[in-house]
Amino acid sequence: MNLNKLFKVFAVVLVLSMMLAACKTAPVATEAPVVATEAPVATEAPAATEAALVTSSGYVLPAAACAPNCTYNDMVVGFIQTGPEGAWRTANNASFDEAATQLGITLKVYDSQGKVENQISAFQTFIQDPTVNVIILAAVDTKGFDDVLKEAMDNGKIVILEDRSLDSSASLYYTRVGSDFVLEGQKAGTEMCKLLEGMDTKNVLEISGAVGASAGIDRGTGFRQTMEECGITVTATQTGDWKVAPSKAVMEAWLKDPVLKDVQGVHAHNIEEALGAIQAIKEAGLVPGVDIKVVAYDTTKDTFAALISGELSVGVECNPLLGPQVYEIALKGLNGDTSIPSYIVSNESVFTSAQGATELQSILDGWKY
Ligand code: GYE
Repeated sequence: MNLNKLFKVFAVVLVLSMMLAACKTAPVATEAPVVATEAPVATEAPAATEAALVTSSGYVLPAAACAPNCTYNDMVVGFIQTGPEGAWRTANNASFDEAATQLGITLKVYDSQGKVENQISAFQTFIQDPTVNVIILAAVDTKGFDDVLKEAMDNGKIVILEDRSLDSSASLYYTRVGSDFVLEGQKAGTEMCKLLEGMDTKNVLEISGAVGASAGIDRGTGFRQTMEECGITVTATQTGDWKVAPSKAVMEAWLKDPVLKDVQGVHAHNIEEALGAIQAIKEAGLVPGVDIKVVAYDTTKDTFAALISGELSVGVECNPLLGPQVYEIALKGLNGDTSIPSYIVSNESVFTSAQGATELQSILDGWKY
């Protein structure tokens, strides 16, 4: 074979071997699957492949370590309470304390002294507490909780609202257990319409709850809805801060006002406010229940005593004994139950002085708070 041909053969062999070599480094492709198998990102995937537990309101339920066999003994509750407000709140506290003891739940209670900022910092304390797996909130206000609710979810803490509602999206907490305050207000409005029926003038004053609390906001809304139906409007409203003394002062000022003293009805957002108004009415020489009809909420023992005496005309029930029900729902949450609705309403009724002392006394004799 002459040199020329030999050179051509050599060149062809060289090109073919270079092409062959290039194919061998293509293992870029084979390396790629290596990347794919390194997708051992895939090995961490199993955690990601567990379907996230999401409720109908879009709340992502944290996965509790004890699930799906959590018991009450596994439950450590951070309870953010409003702070002292009156007999209703005392009964609400007692319900959670007693039920926690009976069920074997570890309960850590934070008294917020009526301040939102304290409730926010309590959230952060419980979020950072590795033992806490459930946070329960009785909100002082309806606003300002979005960030801490998100933080609680991100840190594996189930949040349940007891009693009061928030403006926050229902996707930020497991559920709320509490009264339908709008419905309570509607009931009170209906009763006030009945009480003032046939009167020439129907001026109604309102002593409202602590500013910002959903209980007062919604009671006021419902009350005005049904009062509108009977042509009555609220002529003045001022907060009594859930308490006797400030409410008495508000009523005293109104009874000295040349216009507002012509009053036929008082709408008080809880029993302590009603008792303050009743004291002022009596000290002004008027007869509560006769000259001025008082309607209020929270059927505590004081409520029944005021109904029996006739000084209070209507008590709209608002159940504070929520502990057992809230804990039962919290346990379902720890065990991954996504079927819980975003709101669970407490069942309640209305009591009136018209029921008479005998019937009311028999109810009072068996009343728990
Ligand atoms: O009516 C009042 C308490 O949120 C339903 O708050 C509760 C209200 C209750 O201070 O007495």
